[in-house]
Amino acid sequence: MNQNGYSKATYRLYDDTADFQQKALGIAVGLTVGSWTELPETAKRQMEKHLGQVVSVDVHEPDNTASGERCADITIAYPDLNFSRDLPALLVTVFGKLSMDGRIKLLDLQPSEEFLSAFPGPKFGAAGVRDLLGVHDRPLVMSIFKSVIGYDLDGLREQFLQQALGGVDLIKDDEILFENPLSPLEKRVKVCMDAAREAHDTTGQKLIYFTNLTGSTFKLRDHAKRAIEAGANGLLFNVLSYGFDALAELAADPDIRVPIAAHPAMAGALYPSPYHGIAAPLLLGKLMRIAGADLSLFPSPYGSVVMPKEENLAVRDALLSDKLPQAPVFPVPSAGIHPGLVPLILRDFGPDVVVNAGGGVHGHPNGAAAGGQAFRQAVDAVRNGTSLEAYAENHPELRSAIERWGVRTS
Ligand code: 1AE
Repeated sequence: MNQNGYSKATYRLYDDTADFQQKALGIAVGLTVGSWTELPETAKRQMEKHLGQVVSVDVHEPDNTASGERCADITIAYPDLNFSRDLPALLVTVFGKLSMDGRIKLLDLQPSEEFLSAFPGPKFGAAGVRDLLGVHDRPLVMSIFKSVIGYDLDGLREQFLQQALGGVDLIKDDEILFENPLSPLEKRVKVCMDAAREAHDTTGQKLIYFTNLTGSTFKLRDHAKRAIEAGANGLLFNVLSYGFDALAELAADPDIRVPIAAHPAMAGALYPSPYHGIAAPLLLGKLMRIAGADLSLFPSPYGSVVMPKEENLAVRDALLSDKLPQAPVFPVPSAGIHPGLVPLILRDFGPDVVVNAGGGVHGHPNGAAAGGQAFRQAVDAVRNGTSLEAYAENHPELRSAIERWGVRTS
């Protein structure tokens, strides 16, 4: 079969007794032309170009699977002719009704070159974010606002200032901060960017503030532009509650000329089951990148919300690999991160990573500024090839962090 003009989807399907070849054929036909064998020859000729094709069926018998269950990895090629150049159309074609039909998980998508060419992807990507900050030689450090609900603008400003004084590169809103009378979007942006300028006088560092872009879908573009007009230089976006198309639209908008950090809220409803949903490397890696996130947050293998390491590194690979035309995206392994985990993060992710923490910054015994400093010191220690413990001897912020959280070596 000529693969040009086809987009492929790979599934893992669990079934104790099924004829997986027949199942694969049922998917290829059922999700495209509906029925095939019953069609008269003239209709077959007309429909052939719309017919899905079975690419491969790899059956794993119970003796050869980790769970001891029988399953198969099935790849189907779908004619691009069948769907428009947007992610909802692709996703509904390959995993719409099928997602509810038995124990089946979408493992991967290989959209055709032609389909991918419709997506400009991240405006900045990892390299562009580095350029904005002028930081090219080390992993970045991001701090997360914590306890933001119920705070007025003065309270937020002070919290921002303390985080920024710690020397972090990026600060993001908490994803649960929505439009509210105490800290409305434009005023929040103004006070935070003002605090960023104040911190810059001390640290000399540039900083991106990812303000949470919220509201109903049709108002997102307007809210984004208002935030940027008020001075926002980054946007945080809860992609999965809106859908990938909303991210793709925002990322492709020429007036939205700031990086977008994709938050993984809701992802737990979609990726963790072996039997259902969408695999994490596709959900939080490849699709985020195609849709245009500049940074993608996801749970790490080490912190409070844990994703298995193999899966985690596959998310990283999907974000950074050279296999997509869209620019590489910064991986941001998150949740429960503290300075004592930095050696593991850098070992597994390398230099192109954002070390991201909320509690691990704000929970520092000497406050958020010291928390940020401890992270920066931990990054410096690893880059110098020094153990955190040795580096902490001359760096009191790191020392206090280690006393509080310890150091993880595996
Ligand atoms: C996986 C997302 C992590 C996140 O958004 C967040 O707020 C983490 O907070 P901490 O670092 O666990 O306190």
